Amino acid sequence: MSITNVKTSPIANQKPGTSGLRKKTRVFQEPHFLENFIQSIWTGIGGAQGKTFVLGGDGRFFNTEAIQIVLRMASASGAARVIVGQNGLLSTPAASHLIRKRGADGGIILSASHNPGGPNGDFGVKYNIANGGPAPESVTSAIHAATEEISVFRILEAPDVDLSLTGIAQVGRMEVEVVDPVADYAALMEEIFDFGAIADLFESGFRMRFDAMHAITGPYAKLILENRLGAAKGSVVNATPLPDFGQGHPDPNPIWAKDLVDAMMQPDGPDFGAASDGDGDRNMIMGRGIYVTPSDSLAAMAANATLIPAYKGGLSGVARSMPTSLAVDRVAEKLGIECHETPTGWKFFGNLLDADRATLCGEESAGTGSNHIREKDGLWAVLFWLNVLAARKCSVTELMAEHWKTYGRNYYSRHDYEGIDGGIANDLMQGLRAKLPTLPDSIVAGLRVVAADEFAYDDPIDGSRTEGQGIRIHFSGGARLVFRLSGTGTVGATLRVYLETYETDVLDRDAQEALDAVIKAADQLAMIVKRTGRKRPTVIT
Ligand code: G16
Repeated sequence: MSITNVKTSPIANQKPGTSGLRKKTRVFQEPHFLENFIQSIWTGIGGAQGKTFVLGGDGRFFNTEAIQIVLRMASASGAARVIVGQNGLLSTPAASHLIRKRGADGGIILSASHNPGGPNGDFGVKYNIANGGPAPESVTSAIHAATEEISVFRILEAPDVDLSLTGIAQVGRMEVEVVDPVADYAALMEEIFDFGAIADLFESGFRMRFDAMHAITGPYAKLILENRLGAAKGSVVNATPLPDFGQGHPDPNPIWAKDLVDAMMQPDGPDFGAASDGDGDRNMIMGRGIYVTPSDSLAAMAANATLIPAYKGGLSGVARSMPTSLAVDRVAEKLGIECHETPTGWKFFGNLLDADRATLCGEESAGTGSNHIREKDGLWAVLFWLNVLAARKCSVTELMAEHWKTYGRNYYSRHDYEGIDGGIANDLMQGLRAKLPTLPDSIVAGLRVVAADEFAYDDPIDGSRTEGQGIRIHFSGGARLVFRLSGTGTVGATLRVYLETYETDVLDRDAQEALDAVIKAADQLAMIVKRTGRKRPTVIT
């Protein structure tokens, strides 16, 4: 087996976004595209020599080929060991756990998360650091810089490794350990939650439906929910991971998990419904007749956390991404704990979790997690809710009604305008930026602006500053409007408009109705229809 130094040259647009490098699959399949990026990861982290990495992916199309390429490149650059999930599979949270548990130097996760897969879908590569979390900006910048200077990549000429059996294999001088992707993760969940109480809940006839969306969480959910906890067989649906996710869009929200929503809205629907995404880090929570927004879910979890064995001592603090609603802030205030507001991207929670300044973190984009790993965790969130329901002996509807009665309700929605022209999107954001100084005290769609700025984050742990993280407009009475451009799309630009209003009296309104004035204010301020020609959002969640 010999190592080849392959001459290459920089490929444009290899800048990691909100969560790793995401592109169309066929772009990743172009000559040298994946190889250049992997070699640049080694360069960006100071080399692979002697290091141990965790490697796995969500099983999407091109996963199998990409895993073999990464293994041969890791070996060629001197890595000592790679711990890889059987058949190349690992959910993002399971990978984060493995990195931490095994003291690995880092990990590579092959996934474009909730983006569709397949030859015409998306593919992605994320690098996670030794704490198990996504690489921070300092590391992703170094990787990006390396992509702009690369002239050669190293790869071992070797046959594919058989990843179908657990055990030890060899790629050149590098050891490859093939592990069961589910076992360690399931054991961790058992340490955190009261499995006995959840099993009793199922024993009493409690019915749930978990939609794995033909993605990575199928095997995890089958083992934990059905086999260990005793949920009825068939509670986990779409449980076999498929390379193209059954031609679906593995994003757990009311649009893409419509079948689940329809089942949960039946009068005789299951007591509890949930879904996870392509790589298993996102979650959607529902009760019979009720959808819980990710922002509300985070708030309710924080308010009930001490019912869970792992958090019974209380929370050191909570953190949410800036566009996530302010519902959790009210809980933190009542609990007398810190509440941090970070830019979008799980990587910004890592320092807070490491320093124990936050125990629970969450994002409006369907992500919640805790200090048990350094990624958001879909199935963990589902087990958290099940544990709370088992302890409280109430329904999701009752729990949320009581929550809103105590804290008031932050009606919330996100309107996405996908695939708009990049120039138009930038002009729209620039137009808003220019207006900011004139906005305070003005009235827009009947709402009075109390503050308006562009969000910048000063990390309280390492002092780094991250600017340009979205336009925030606060109105009197607690309403808020946020505009930002997505960092995970692969076609044109996606404008995200985050809408929120706060009410303490009427707690059961339709969210879009409650947000009517904020929606009008958004269009007046950003001139969305005029600038983009779009009469309505592509996706409303
Ligand atoms: C990723 C990040 C999240 C972020 C989300 C949306 O999620 O990990 O932190 O909230 O993207 O980002 P954007 O609004 O820039 O598209 P995932 O599940 O795709 O990895």
